[in-house]
Amino acid sequence: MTIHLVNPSHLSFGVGVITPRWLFVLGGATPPEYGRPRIVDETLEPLDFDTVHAGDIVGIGIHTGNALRGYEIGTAARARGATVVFGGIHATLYPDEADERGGAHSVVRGDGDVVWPLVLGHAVQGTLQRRYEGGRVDADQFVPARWELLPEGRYMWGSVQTVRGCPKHCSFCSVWRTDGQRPRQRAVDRVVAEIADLRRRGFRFVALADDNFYPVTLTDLAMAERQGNAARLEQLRSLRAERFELMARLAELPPDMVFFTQITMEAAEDEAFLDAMRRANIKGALVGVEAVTPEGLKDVYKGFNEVGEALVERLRKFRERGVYVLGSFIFGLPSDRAATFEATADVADRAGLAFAQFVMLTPYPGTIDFEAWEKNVGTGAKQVGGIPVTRHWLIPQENRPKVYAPHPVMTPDEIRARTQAVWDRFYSLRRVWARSRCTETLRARLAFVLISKLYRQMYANTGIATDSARVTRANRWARLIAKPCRRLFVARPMPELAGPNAG
Ligand code: B12
Ligand code: SF4
Repeated sequence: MTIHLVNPSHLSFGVGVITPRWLFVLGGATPPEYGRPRIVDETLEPLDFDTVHAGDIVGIGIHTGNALRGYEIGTAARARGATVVFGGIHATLYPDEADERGGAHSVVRGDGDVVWPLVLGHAVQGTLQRRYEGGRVDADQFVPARWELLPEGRYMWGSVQTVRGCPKHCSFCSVWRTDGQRPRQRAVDRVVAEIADLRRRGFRFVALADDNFYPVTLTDLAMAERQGNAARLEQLRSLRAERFELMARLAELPPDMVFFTQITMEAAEDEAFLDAMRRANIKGALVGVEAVTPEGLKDVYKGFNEVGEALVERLRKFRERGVYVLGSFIFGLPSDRAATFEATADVADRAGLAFAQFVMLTPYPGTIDFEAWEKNVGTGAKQVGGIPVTRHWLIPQENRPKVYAPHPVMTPDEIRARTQAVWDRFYSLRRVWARSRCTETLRARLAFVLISKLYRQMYANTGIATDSARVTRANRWARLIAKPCRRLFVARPMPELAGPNAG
């Protein structure tokens, strides 16, 4: 009996940018008596169905974007006599869908870390239940990823989670609702052990796959102090102290390591924090800028962000302290007008960003925006092949419309065309070359250009493609440059590296 863990994708590039962490965490949660789980990441190669046999167990993890491919795999695996279990954020939100469309024998909702061995035990004994509630496990129960299951030479970056959950409540994001608003921070030793394990294997770039690396702001501390809430103050201080401890330990790892994380721009208020990030080699961070106007921020419940010159200054602050920013912007907010695109492109230029992404407001399930949109569209939703667009992820990829929240004055095509123009402007060769000055050597500058182009091309598939010819072209490009790009990231393995062992 083989346990297969499958990460579905309708596109395969041969090489992956970031290791899909859930595969290796569930691999780690698989008890040794079941043998070595077989990891299949379809962003590398499609699953070969002939490898799935009757009596096998197939675990499939889905997010909204890859749910349909996941259902195809589940149905085919079930037809071959395997036991099919679904998990991941989309299965957590729509467990019945996995039964109806994906041939699920069982669905795990929430975290798989603790419940997965139980599911396997039941599957083997023939007592499998239709549903398991994995819940939100405490940080000390997060299972470390089992990196020895990694296929050789396929990924550019490792991924290690240091904290799950985010105290904010942005309207377009499901994280605070699924992962919760209480930050669950992993013990420093465990995080460092996993990173050391990855470095021993030749990974020097690691994405800290966190929802928000700055879960405690100075404002939170001041508020708790003002309220005289001693218990809360103590809790916040200890979370903050642990962050500094983690960064101090990261700083002791080999100096060629580079980390990247996701963080709110509030971190710019805290120079000590930014300096600690720099010392820890956290050289890059995705910052959700979202909107450059106060109205836009109000639209997404993100009033804690700055606008105008204060925004430019905040973003520049990261750069001044040595942290490069990937700025993330959203277009299509109700308050957006034609002039917003130009204004955003200007901010992106002036704020000293290294990279940027410009996404169109998409109502993702599990978010406030999705609920409002679904309610608004009601039963009159447009259908494609009999499927309402409120279930757009079930429409086959080739016919799947891009769904965006309706806008009061602009058509989706107008928003799309203007968004595209901002991408083209930000990633014009002239601008990329100018930005590449942030690196020190010619080789690094060339690498910067290559990565900018790769990023741009990969994004054309997921977020902004306007026509299928462009998607096909972008795919071919991404496949072509992914391999040489990988070589820029990996390093000589360091089996001799001391430090805590993962486990
Ligand atoms: C790191 C990250 C990324 C990274 C790395 C992705 C990668 N290769 O791993 C990058 C930046 C590349 C990325 C990109 C995108 N991401 Co992202 N990402 C995350 C983030 C912050 C953490 C994911 C992670 O590694 N978690 C750690 C692992 C261990 O947790 P996990 O995946 O949830 O798995 C656990 C359980 O779900 C469960 N489980 C999962 N699978 C299975 C399977 C079985 C069988 C079982 C039993 C259990 C189980 O057990 C696991 C252990 O507890 C999440 C937010 C979040 N908190 O999940 C968003 C998140 C997953 N991303 C999201 C989105 C929207 C995207 C993008 C579409 C963004 C965009 N506009 O392009 C792209 C899509 C990329 C793609 N095509 O896959 C959304 C998904 C929403 C949805 N409804 O699908 C999330 C939830 C964030 C959000 N704002 O809402 N992402
Ligand atoms: S700050 Fe980021 S992770 Fe937190 S709720 Fe907002 S978008 Fe989601």
